[in-house]
Amino acid sequence: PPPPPHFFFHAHQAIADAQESRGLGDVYKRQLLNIAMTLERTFVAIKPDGVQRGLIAEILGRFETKGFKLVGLKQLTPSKELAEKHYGVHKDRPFFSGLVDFITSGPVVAMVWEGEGVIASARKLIGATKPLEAEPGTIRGDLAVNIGRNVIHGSDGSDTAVFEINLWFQENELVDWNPSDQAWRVE
Ligand code: D4T
Repeated sequence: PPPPPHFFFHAHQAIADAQESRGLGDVYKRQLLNIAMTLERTFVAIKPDGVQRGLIAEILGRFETKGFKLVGLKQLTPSKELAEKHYGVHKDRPFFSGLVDFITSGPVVAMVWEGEGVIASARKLIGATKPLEAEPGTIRGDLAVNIGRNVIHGSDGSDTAVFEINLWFQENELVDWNPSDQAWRVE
């Protein structure tokens, strides 16, 4: 049977479903697990400072060379409404209005990346929120100095990833495809 729709958005739930499923052969169960794990997706955005500083290729390249799969990519200047929804959890913080002004100030490159463990891995590639605390080798550690100009955003968990992907992308903007060298990336 085809995987249920939530499979594509709730990888952790899908993994649990596959593990608990009864009456399925081990091989099929293993396949379901593999699909569920590799279907994890996260939302990543290069903020206006990264775009203005000409860092798009550098930042995209970090995810591409790591081995993740790009399934969504567009450039847009976010509306105030979009920015306020995206940063809704921070609406009572003192930096909220400055943050919204900044993120709506120019083009943002919005992306969806897919792969096993991509949500946590993207956060590691990105580095700590405060760039001076981010390790060298991370995007913020290498490319930024200030928390208000930290060049990139990445979803911080699976629920946030689902929320942000749905907020920034229509379903028909996400592309399902199979890299021809996938067997050299994932066992
Ligand atoms: P984002 O969401 O941009 O990926 O950043 P983080 O997930 O790493 O960090 P966050 O949610 O705590 O902060 C969101 C955003 O607000 C800016 N910010 C944050 C700021 O300008 N001043 C502050 O004091 C804080 C805490 C930076 C990132």
